[in-house]
Amino acid sequence: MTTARIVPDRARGNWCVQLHLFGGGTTYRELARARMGVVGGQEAVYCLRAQEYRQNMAYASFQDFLERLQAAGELREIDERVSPHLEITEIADRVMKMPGGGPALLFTRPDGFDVPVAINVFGSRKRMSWALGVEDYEEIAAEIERLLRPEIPAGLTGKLRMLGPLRRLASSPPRKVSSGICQEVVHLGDEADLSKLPALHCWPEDGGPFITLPLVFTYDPTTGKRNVGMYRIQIYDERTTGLHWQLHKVGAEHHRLQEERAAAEQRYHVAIALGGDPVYTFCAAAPLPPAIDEMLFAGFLRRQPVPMVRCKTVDVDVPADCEFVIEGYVNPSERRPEGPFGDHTGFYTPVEPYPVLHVTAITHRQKPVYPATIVGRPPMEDAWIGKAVERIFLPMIRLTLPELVDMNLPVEACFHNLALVSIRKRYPGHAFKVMNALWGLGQLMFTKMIFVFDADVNVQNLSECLWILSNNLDPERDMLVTRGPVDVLDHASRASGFGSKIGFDCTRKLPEEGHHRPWPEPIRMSPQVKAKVDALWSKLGL
Ligand SMILES: Cc1cc2nc3c(=O)[nH]c(=O)nc-3n(C[C@H](O)[C@H](O)[C@H](O)COP(=O)(O)O)c2cc1C
Ligand SMILES: [Mn+2]
Repeated sequence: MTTARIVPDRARGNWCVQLHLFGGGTTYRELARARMGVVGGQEAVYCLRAQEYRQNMAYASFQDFLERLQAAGELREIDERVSPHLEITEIADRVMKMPGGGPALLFTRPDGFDVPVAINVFGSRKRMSWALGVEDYEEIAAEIERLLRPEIPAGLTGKLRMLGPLRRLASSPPRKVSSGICQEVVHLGDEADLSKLPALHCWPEDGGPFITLPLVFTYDPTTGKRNVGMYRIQIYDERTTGLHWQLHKVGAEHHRLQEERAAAEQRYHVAIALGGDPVYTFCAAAPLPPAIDEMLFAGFLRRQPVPMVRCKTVDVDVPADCEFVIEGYVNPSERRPEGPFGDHTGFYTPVEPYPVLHVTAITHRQKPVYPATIVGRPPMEDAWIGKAVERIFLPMIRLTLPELVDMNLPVEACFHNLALVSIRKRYPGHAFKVMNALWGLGQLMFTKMIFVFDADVNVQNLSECLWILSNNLDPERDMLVTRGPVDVLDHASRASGFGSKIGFDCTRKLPEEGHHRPWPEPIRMSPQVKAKVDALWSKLGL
């Protein structure tokens, strides 16, 4: 049982019941309405069973999420006229660098546009978790861990308990719908005008305005399999954009397959969606294996199928609950200079040729909000998306690397530049085995530096890591230098996308690893003395 507040539901001109559960306010509008009908008055008490809480958590739209943030005091509305040309960046950058990530921002009057701009909605641990429908994203990691390691059930209750996660998986595939709020307003052909979007010109040397939180929908032409990736979109003019899917990303592979297929100038279709349940944005950025459909994973996370609607002018399905959809086609052979762009490394990425999208339609909901972010010198909003990825993907990495205890990709090192991992070391060369495995695992191949620690080192504690690595390393013996693909954004590598990586074995060494001296124990006080001093402590006046 939990108390509820009745608040106006502005989006729908109705009333909704806002339930305050343990530790956070959540809007369960549909559920409350179904149970109570439309209610008046100031207070209501609503009885919510735990199961209903778990099953009714999906956001109806991006604005639904904004309302939740606002109700919880997590969203600041800024009514001052502020320009999307650099000024929003300067404000958002200062806010994102506040301790804990600062509040989410809604610029209600971006200068020159009549669409509000939301930014930093994912920019704290709490909001990133709420975006995924949980109080803390570690809950999802724990659930995936359980799902991936199903124990053989004992007895009927054990079997029934197993059904929970399986039912959740079964309800995950996206569902086709015939209409959606993302198509409330349709602009076709010449009516479609990208310059109406309050896309941010983020940094002074940027090549123009960019869409910074796009969900880019493509299909594999050989299998028909969908991919959704977050690849920045440069706006060239009213109806043309860049498509910045980098060399190693699935969007780029789909493009290459189209190139191979289409000897002639055979166009293929792409759609870019903005908004929707914030889970989609997370899934587009997440390094899912290409075989896993982002919309399936989104359905799993939100515990409800993603409603997909067919675009108006292209053969692409998009989530029906999005704020904006940009539809268009790509000529496989066409390239155009893209950039420069102030990137998440904290440096500008140079101008390089990328494929081009020709817009055939822009659709949006009535009274849309434009979702944005900025990237730049860390920490930024994407730090929280990255941390959620790190936590949620750890159980999946453990499937192939069960010795992996923990992993920390520090925000300051832009994630893929540096990894601190701890392992249960069992045999000579074990740390090197783990490095090589990580360099071969999906987007972890980009990791420039890997430090491997023993299981008892807390890799989340950077000062502990420095203490151990500086003491445990004999650099010549303990390092492994290798070569391979590196992130396209890396400006230090000898070539774009190709360079070297280094791993350091910071574990205790074994004789077979060339260490024939005794390994010292770290200094620890005896438990008896600790207990005695604990009892004395209050008398010492310290
Ligand atoms: C804010 C933000 C911007 C990003 N911009 C790009 C980009 O412009 N190009 C790119 O290739 N990846 C970009 N990424 C990273 C990809 O979204 C990420 O690698 C994702 O896993 C790619 O999906 P895919 O495996 O389906 O290709 C960005 C990520 C975030 C969070
Ligand atoms: Mn993908």
